[in-house]
Amino acid sequence: MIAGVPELPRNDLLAEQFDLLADLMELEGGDGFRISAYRKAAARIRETPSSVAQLALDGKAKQLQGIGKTIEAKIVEVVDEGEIRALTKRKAEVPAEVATFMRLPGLGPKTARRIWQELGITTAADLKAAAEAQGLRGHAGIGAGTEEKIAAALARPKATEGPRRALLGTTLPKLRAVVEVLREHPASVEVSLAGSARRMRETVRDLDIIATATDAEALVDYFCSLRWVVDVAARGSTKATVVSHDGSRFDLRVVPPESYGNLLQHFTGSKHHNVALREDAVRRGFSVSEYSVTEVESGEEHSFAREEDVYRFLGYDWIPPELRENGGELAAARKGALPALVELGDLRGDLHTHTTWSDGKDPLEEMVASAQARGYAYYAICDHAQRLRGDLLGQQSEQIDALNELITSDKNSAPFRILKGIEVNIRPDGTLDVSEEDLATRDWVVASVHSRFDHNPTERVLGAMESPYVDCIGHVTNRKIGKRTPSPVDVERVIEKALETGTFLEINSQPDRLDLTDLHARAAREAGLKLVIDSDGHEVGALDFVELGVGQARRAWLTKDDVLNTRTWKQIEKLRKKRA
Ligand code: DGT
Ligand code: CA
Ligand code: CA
Ligand code: ZN
Repeated sequence: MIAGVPELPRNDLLAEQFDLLADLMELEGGDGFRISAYRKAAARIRETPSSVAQLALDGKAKQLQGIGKTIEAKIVEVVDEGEIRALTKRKAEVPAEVATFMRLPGLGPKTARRIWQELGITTAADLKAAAEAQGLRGHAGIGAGTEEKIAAALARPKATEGPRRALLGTTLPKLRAVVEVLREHPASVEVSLAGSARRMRETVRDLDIIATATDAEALVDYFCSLRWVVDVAARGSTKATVVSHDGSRFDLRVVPPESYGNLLQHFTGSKHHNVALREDAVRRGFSVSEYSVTEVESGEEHSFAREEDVYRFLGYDWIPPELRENGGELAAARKGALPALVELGDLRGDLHTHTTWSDGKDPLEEMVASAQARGYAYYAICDHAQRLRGDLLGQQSEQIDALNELITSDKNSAPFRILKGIEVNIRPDGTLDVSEEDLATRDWVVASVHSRFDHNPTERVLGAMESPYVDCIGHVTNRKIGKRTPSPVDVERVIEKALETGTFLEINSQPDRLDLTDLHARAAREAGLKLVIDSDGHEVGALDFVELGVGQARRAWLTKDDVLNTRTWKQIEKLRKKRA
């Protein structure tokens, strides 16, 4: 802790209290409006870069969107008493772990409450034991199927267990900001991200930065004294670990410039990649350390200022960080057979986005302007079908036609087309919630499961692909990283059917979705299926998320050719399935 700064609760801890309060209220069947207000406040607190506790003490937390007087007062309670009073009270009534039950497949708040009240089960461990002993079926409204799912879910190592991993999408901007300020410091020479964030892993445990400097100590000092640092966890003359308000940990190492290449390679990982690289090197008479490569026979030691040269010296092409997971990249790099991975700049359009016509936050014109500013040539508006009933679909079409006309008549505007898309629901019975007649008026149709995720997910998706109007399946497994386990979709069958019917699958770029996963996307590529990388953006800023989708695609070895929307809209129209 920095001297003179009073110890205030960190933002992540504050946010957790509001989330837990919301969960416990939901279990008790409380007021939905307040529950959702607490969840929104938690999200806002997590996203805020400065100390929200400090803002609340200054009476300024109210200025944050989603935080009013009542919530500000609750934040002050945490500062004064360590916990929101309402939370303390509810924890005395409801065992806190019961709140985790309602996240299990097939369970909601009502069943979670019944499990606790009717069966007296209060911990996940007891629930797991009961499910495995088939002691749940026939109680609390639980059938054998749900019981099996509970047992399976609790047996899987959970995303939410173990040390907390943050989403890449929320972390990367902060990490880049830190790299940027370090670059501006006069003592710094080279600064790079390393570790899992450089490899674009979907979640990261801590954030690694590697630098060279004319004065290492000065740079480490500066790093530890940055405004957002709340805790210096460890510190030496060439390295430090600090914690920020939101609980992120940052590791900085300042390394000698002559071994910058070796160290960057080492600290980018992954561990499995490095282990395989070292084993391979040993077989060829080299020994690889963090700092250098030694020729074992002569004892000659080589350090490299550039990472490319480390790989080249060992007989490999330079390997993009996203591939460094020991998934065949070393063999490919030795043969000169690495794929030319897709790049962000290859995307020509976004094929899954929302506006205020459904649950988006920004109006259509603003979303479109932002898409044009990105240099896209086409852009599909895919608002949720259930929000476009009655005349609304037609009204939206008219707005799109008018705006398209305006854009086309503007001589200063590059060629650009707004596509009339739609996101339809795949109902629990496998049917779509929009008539074929309406679908036929749309340029691009995304079909997704938005309810009863574990109810026949494979059959529902396969069925939707049979429709001549469905171009793409949205977020196939419906996972929410850290919150909702993926539905048991047979992705292999889905890929097969996609090829057979001419339907595409997306890599949804939302930070907590990234669905398909890298492994699924790689399987799709190997089967010869083209994937769409889209943002599913609900606001202007969210269009940037495609960078995460591209990262996921690169981790899946996808080239430009493997990604559908690197093509022109004309080419896409030729490639996609023929409508009836
Ligand atoms: P994370 O932090 O869990 O998201 O994943 P990484 O890959 O960033 O892991 P981290 O921060 O522990 O270490 C960064 C890199 O440094 C890692 O990818 C490989 C290298 N590294 C760190 N510790 C070790 C180690 O004990 N053995 C080996 N072989 N490599 C290590
Ligand atoms: Ca790390
Ligand atoms: Ca680390
Ligand atoms: Zn969507």
